[in-house]
Amino acid sequence: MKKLFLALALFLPAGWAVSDDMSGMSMSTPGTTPTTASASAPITAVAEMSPTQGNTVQGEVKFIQKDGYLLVTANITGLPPGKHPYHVHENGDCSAPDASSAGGHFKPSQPPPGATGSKPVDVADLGKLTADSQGKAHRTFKDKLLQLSGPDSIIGKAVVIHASDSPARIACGVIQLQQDNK
Ligand SMILES: [Cu+2]
Repeated sequence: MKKLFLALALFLPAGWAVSDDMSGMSMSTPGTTPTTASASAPITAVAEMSPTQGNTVQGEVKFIQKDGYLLVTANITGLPPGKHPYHVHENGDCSAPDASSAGGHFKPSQPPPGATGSKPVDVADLGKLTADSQGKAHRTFKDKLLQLSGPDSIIGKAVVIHASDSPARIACGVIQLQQDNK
């Protein structure tokens, strides 16, 4: 039985090992070399969020390159009540107690396709996180304006989460390339 599974696994197309759902990721790929698997893996980046001084916000914002868009997933805890704007900021530096070191909003050198309409588009805007009664927020959306590769890659930039009622920065995390598919 095990032998049959191995034989089947070897005949699967290379792309199958990096299927979209999480269950696919937990599958090991017996008999294949890691280099082959990582060559076809989607680019993935994650910002591990840390609270600024006086706050308790934690969690992560994950970016996965898909065909023509980034899948952006936020899993955050410790949020005060309300809707919290979050953005990509230009400096991957969360060292200041108030995260002012992250600077202003990230601006690409070239306006991306899809941001060239008549009114200006804030490419850095990721929308809003709505905290539930436990202070948790989960949000996934498709972003067609940001990139994980090329000259306007957001890797090395920061994600900043703001208070619901002021521009105060309540959490910050540097966007880092994820090397493996864990
Ligand atoms: Cu911001």
